[in-house]
Amino acid sequence: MGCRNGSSALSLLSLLLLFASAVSLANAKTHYHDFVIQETKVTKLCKTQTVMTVNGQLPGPTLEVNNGDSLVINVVNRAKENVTIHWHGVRQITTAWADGPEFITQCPIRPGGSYTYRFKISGQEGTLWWHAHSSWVRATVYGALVIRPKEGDSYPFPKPKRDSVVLLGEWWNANPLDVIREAMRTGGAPNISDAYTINGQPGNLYNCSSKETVIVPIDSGETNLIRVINSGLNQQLFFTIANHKLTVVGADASYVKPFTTNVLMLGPGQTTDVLIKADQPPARYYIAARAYASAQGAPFDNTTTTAILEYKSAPCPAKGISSKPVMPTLPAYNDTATATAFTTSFRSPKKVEVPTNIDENLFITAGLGINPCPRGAPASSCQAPNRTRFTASMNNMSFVLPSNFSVLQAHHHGVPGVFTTDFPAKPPVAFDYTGNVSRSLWQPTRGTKVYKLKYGAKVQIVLQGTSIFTAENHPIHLHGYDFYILAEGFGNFNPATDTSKFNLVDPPLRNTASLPVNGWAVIRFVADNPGAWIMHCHLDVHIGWGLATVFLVDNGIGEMETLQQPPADLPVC
Ligand SMILES: *[C@@H]1O[C@H](CO)[C@@H](O)[C@H](O)[C@H]1NC(C)=O
Ligand SMILES: *[C@@H]1O[C@H](CO)[C@@H](O)[C@H](O)[C@H]1NC(C)=O
Ligand SMILES: *[C@@H]1O[C@H](CO)[C@@H](O)[C@H](O)[C@H]1NC(C)=O
Ligand SMILES: *[C@@H]1O[C@H](CO)[C@@H](O)[C@H](O)[C@H]1NC(C)=O
Ligand SMILES: *[C@@H]1O[C@H](CO)[C@@H](O)[C@H](O)[C@H]1NC(C)=O
Ligand SMILES: *[C@@H]1O[C@H](CO)[C@@H](O)[C@H](O)[C@H]1NC(C)=O
Ligand SMILES: *[C@@H]1O[C@H](CO)[C@@H](O)[C@H](O)[C@H]1NC(C)=O
Ligand SMILES: *[C@@H]1O[C@H](CO)[C@@H](O)[C@H](O)[C@H]1NC(C)=O
Ligand SMILES: *[C@@H]1O[C@H](CO)[C@@H](O)[C@H](O)[C@H]1NC(C)=O
Ligand SMILES: [Cu+2]
Repeated sequence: MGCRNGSSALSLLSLLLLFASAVSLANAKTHYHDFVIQETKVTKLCKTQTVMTVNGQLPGPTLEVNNGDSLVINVVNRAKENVTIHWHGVRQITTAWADGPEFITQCPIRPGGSYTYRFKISGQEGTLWWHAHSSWVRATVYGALVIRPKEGDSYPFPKPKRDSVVLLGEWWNANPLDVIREAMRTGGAPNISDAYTINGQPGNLYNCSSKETVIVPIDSGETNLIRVINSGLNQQLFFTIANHKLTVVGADASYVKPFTTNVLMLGPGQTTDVLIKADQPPARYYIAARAYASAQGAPFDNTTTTAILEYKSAPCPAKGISSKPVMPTLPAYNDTATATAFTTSFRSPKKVEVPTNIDENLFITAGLGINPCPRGAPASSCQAPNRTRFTASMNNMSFVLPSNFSVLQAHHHGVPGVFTTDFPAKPPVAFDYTGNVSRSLWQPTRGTKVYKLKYGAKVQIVLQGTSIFTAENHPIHLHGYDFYILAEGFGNFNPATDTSKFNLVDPPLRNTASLPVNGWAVIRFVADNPGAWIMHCHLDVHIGWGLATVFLVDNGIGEMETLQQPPADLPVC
């Protein structure tokens, strides 16, 4: 390995590799894992916090499987807070009980409790990840899910020499649960993070962090695969590697038509697989990520996290001389043009079957709002601008999680009073969504409203951002499905002129769409997976304010189209 004085080397895969017992069943395997959720003391930026982790690791263990394998993960909660785990992007066909979002598909695993998630990976290859789906626990409870082709199958590109995971995270000099509780109490925006991280380490541009900078090894002439995941809580990130081109080959566990770029932009929830060729002089090059902050004037964490791409034959810096790795240029924080150029470069590898003859044509606005201070409430609980409280909504409905049953449990057992099925298919009032919105429209209604879909329905959703309070980019994630992104644009969606922009030939398949700031995006999918599936903004600050809704998809015909029975150990509230 290359130069090793100065920083302690962390070889990504050797650090994160999990020893799994794998039982062979024909070709497909079943992987068994134990995830013990525990309180762990973690020191970063010279400060020690007690945070929740899986097995004491931050990030948590990387799960490595082949397409077609099954996973059985026994989660034991030995921490002091509720937890659930979501397997982000996994289709969970007929296994919605294993999806994980609290109060949507299950009640939380309480302290002292446990739950075993059982599911299969089918037809997905590339990179996904897993994370807690309760409050802000996912700030420290997350890890990668690497899905390689079935044994005997190959990648649609030459087999990479090495394969590395780069998890981009966010770190607070505080317990993240205290940060969100404080915001819920005050009604204001939660504190911004103190650092971004790569595989848990902020990197040496931060004080007190140089020794732990992550090293990604490479050797001259190699072409390696890097699996980039934005597992941060609240920030879209630009990502780049000094002097090296990135060839994008996959995203959200679907292959894409390869394209080359200097910079990636990932919203929280999104993954991007890139090939990188070691065609530069042997040296050390920074891998760097920092914010794409699309909202004007809103505070954000403007720090930069780094790791080091290190050629094995890189010369060691002479003693006493600090040899700084080559630093890349990152786009300006507000460089929406670069973000857009990137998100609009995605295509499926070849012609795909895009759903047509749409059965359900939905138009869903997404954005922030503010509520007036409740009568009699202290000023300390109304710390959003002008003595208000922040909120957010889809189609003017601010989603409220149930508390006594999950949506799926209530649906399956026919328990009334937990949700209603009247989520509106279009905004209750049409207005200039991206203009100067009248104050009378800023305050959404609260409720637990879901939208019912018949099995097999062909669904189109026009997602429309609003400029209420402030316009910004929202990473919109749908559970249980991958969807095609047909088009995106700025301003108000106009069916008369924008329909002609739809890519009906080779649109990309994703589970999280970047809804442009002050703009729109159009997605399509076939509702062929029964269950209760939350669609939400993946900025956790916005989910907490209600930027979510749920699709309730009926069973179809026969076992393959029917939700399985709930597992016996499914937590109840
Ligand atoms: C949030 O930031 C403020 C101002 O820096 C600080 O006083 C407060 O303690 C922080 N809250 C938490 C939960 O860390
Ligand atoms: C890093 O440390 C220096 C010197 O103590 C200080 O001036 C600077 O503000 C610190 N930077 C950060 C980001 O904390
Ligand atoms: C980051 O934000 C802080 C606080 O707003 C500001 O003082 C600083 O200049 C900013 N740094 C960069 C690199 O933009
Ligand atoms: C981006 O920020 C710079 C300075 O921070 C400002 O001059 C510029 O107008 C901004 N651009 C956009 C598109 O908001
Ligand atoms: C707060 O009130 C001031 C003065 O009325 C107004 O100019 C400003 O736009 C208000 N801000 C918000 C976010 O409502
Ligand atoms: C569940 O909670 C809701 C809201 O608090 C309440 O209206 C409903 O009656 C409860 N249902 C049951 C079965 O306890
Ligand atoms: C937005 O509309 C309000 C009232 O309709 C008006 O007072 C305000 O000046 C407008 N703001 C801008 C930036 O046009
Ligand atoms: C949302 O609903 C509230 C309550 O009915 C109403 O005051 C507000 O104008 C509505 N806003 C929009 C954007 O429909
Ligand atoms: C944990 O979950 C239970 C429902 O299973 C709920 O009653 C309780 O309030 C939750 N605790 C916290 C701290 O959110
Ligand atoms: Cu959002």
